[in-house]
Amino acid sequence: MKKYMTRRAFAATTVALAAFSGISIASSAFAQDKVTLRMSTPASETDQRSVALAEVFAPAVAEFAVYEPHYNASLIAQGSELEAIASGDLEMSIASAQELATFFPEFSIFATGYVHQDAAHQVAVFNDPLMEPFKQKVEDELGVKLLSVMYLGRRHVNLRQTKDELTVMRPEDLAGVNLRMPGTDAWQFLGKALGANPTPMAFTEVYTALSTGSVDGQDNPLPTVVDAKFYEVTNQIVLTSHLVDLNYVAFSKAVWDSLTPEQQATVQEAADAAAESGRQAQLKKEEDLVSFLKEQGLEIYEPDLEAFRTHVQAQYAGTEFSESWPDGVLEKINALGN
Ligand code: KDO
Repeated sequence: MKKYMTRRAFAATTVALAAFSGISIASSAFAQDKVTLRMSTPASETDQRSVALAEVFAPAVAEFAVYEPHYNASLIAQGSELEAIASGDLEMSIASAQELATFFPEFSIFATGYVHQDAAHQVAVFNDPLMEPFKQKVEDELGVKLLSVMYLGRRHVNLRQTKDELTVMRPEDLAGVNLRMPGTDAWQFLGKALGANPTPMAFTEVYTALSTGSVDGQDNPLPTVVDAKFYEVTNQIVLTSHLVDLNYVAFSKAVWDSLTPEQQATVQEAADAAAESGRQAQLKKEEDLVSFLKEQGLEIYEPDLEAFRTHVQAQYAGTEFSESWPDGVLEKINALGN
């Protein structure tokens, strides 16, 4: 609660600052002709979301904007990107619902296990009117526009132990397993809900932690397991699909306001096109990479999914997370699925 209040107070003052910097962005855009869009992400350059933004978004806005990506959290630490946009130190990021939930707890609904069913469901939810109050709040209170939804993929449990050492069929099999999860409350809660012992850690530290054994495992979609080379330092993947994970293309409201309506429309279309291109590439990789990972010697198997789903969903009932969800939103999300 304290963290939330602090962040909200921070948000209120930084929106004013961001609005002010919008004026200078507008005039510098005029002076230099083009606005610079610094984008920071913990993802690598070869991650499909990074590729989509560089290859689809950047050329589409090139007439009036210079896209300047920073990968591997080299500019802004993971989890601090929204604050950086709010204070005018960054123009874009690939933001998670978990990160947004640190400001606006109701965003935890999009970070809850087994809520989104697939990539199409994410898009339907993002474009549905149910999303409007969520987007509006982020814009008004943080000075960040959520332009589009990007598909990260189905998160699975990826462990150092061989299947002989530990076979995970049900949540209780994860008891005592030190599972690295990203460092916000919503992520940590999900790790606990899975039955594991969650350990917070930045994405850029995970490979080393897995190789030294300071954690037993991590959770991410298969394309990330390959892109970040986690397969080199782990032995099994339990296909829990516990979170069909998403990220939002987050864009500075101050910069947005400095653009003409035509430029705004171009930015919006470019973000949607990049998200769609990244989504298709990521879906294909999810399908193709199972055989690659098996060739690398990883054991990949499906656990008792019903046991995981039931257990995870039961953990959220009556928590501060589910209490923060606006009435009827979960039902609307479910109705947009299959
Ligand atoms: C991660 O830290 O495990 C995570 O997958 C969380 C996501 O929300 C996102 O930040 C992602 O890392 C990065 O984009 C790196 O892929």
